[in-house]
Amino acid sequence: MRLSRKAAGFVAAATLFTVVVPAAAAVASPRSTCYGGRVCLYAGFDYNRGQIDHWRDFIKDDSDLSDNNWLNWDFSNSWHSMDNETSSVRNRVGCSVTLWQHAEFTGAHSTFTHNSNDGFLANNAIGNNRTSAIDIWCR
Ligand SMILES: [Ca+2]
Ligand SMILES: [Ca+2]
Ligand SMILES: [Ca+2]
Repeated sequence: MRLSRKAAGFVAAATLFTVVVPAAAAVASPRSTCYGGRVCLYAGFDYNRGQIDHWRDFIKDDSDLSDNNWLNWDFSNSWHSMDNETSSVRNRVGCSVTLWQHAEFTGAHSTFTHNSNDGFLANNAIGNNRTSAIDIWCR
């Protein structure tokens, strides 16, 4: 009796887990969405539309993106370095964010206010495929 209740509970928990995880991944497909409280960087223009969906979100500063890899659409590791590859950005983090050309927050840079989107960094000071550090002003 006790054993079967436990077994049933385990099955229910396992079912909940398998249902929730794929749903979260599908919703998050960062091509179209960036969660509140995060800054999302994309390897392609226009938030990767029509391109390989290499992306990553941040909740705090990162002074050197050379040790960060892009994520794939399903949150798996692309094993592809983020350094000098950012082409578009969405900011939902709650404050301004500055992208920097070089590690440790130096060189050319551009600042993006909360709730802003820029699908084309080639016409910003930071430029296309140059970002090497991200400064999140509120964290
Ligand atoms: Ca890093
Ligand atoms: Ca732009
Ligand atoms: Ca750089």
